[in-house]
Amino acid sequence: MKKASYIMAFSLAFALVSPVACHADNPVVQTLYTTDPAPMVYNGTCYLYTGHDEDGSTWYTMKDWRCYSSTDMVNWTDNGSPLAYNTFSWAKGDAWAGQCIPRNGKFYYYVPVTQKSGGMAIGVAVSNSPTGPFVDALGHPLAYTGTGDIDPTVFIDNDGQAYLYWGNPNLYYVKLNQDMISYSGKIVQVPLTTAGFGVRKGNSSRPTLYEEGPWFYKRNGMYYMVYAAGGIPEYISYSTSKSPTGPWYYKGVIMPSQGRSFTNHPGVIDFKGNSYFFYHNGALPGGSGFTRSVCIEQFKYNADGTFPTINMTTTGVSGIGNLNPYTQNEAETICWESNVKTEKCSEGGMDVCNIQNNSWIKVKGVNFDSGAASFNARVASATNGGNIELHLDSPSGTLIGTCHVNSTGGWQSWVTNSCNVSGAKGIHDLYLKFTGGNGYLFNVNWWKFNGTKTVSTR
Ligand code: FUB
Repeated sequence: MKKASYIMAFSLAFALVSPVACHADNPVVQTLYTTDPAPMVYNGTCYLYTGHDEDGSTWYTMKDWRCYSSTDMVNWTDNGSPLAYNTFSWAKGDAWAGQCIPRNGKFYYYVPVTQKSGGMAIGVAVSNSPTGPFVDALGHPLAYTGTGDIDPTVFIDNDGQAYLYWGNPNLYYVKLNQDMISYSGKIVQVPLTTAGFGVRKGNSSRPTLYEEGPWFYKRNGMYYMVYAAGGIPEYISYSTSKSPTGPWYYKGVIMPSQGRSFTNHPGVIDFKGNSYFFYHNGALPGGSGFTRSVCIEQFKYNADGTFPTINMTTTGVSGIGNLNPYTQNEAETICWESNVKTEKCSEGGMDVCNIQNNSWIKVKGVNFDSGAASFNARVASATNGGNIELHLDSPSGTLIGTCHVNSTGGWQSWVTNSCNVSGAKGIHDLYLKFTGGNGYLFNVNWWKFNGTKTVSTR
């Protein structure tokens, strides 16, 4: 109860002093609140698994996890919800921070949930696809100590041994078996020494900085434990070791406390030659300690493998390469948007919905090459439809074409509409700006430009 009241007080204070976020590329997702980032690199794509704070949440009201993917780190495809707490028949709520890992063609997602019998425990779900759906692999918890079993992080070492670490206030680990859904030996409680995890001042019952949210990985022979540190507000610190099971040595702060969420939660990956640091804050409008959003910063390790200080930005990261407009692009592949939502699409995947007059989607770094001649969009409307205006570089930038959408008789009754395009050459940010009358106009499943004069229709 004491921690809860501190949390409420800091939530209010942060909400009062923080500025409203301006338009930039952080947070990564704007259609809903995302938390507790867990990036995973697989087959040339970065998958981003997140928690999900419900709109208007004033506590950790979290029912499901979400999955996004990107090949360029700036345009993220919404893959929907791959897993929810009620997938676990033994759980009654609290879809908190998890992590997914591939092994032998399957994907294992470790998550904490509150059990129907009480107390949080670690469950494991499995899928044949990184975007799910995931099913409960066991029908019961994988790990339970009775004390703060949250925030699992998983890593497979070069010798094939997998480790699962987790916990708040304790840090535990087990050695997972090859099947990834059972473990050998006992649950080990890591000694939280001040040499290993720093000195927390003024809290004799919790003498080190380790708080929660561990992120465990290995790079250039060094094992890293990156975690939320220091109580409220949290910051991100790290420790390193020469062995996967310690002893750990405290290395300092990576990201000082800032922003308007009193929790933070790290995820670190290397992808296509760059290093990325994932975290969450309260930077979206309405954002707070219970309505959080995932952000990303690019960084370079110091020569000795230590971290530089990383601060939160609204600019985010630079894109890797450019987006090809001449293949079918999901409408829910978004760099930034204004006033749209996503939902499950009857044709598979997700679509963009809740489109209103002057809503828009930005897609960053689109390479039109020598020129686009036409545009196709897969659309549906239960009302009177509207227009997709295609603008370059800003919502009011050069208009290269307008695609009309009529009623199709239903929000999931899909047709492909087309229009001619002119003036799109080279690399631009593309804005799909939606115009029309009052209320919801239409949904979009996907879009595609054509580089020839032929307008294709289906
Ligand atoms: O999102 C719920 C909890 O908040 C996570 O499990 C913690 O790491 C903190 O971010």
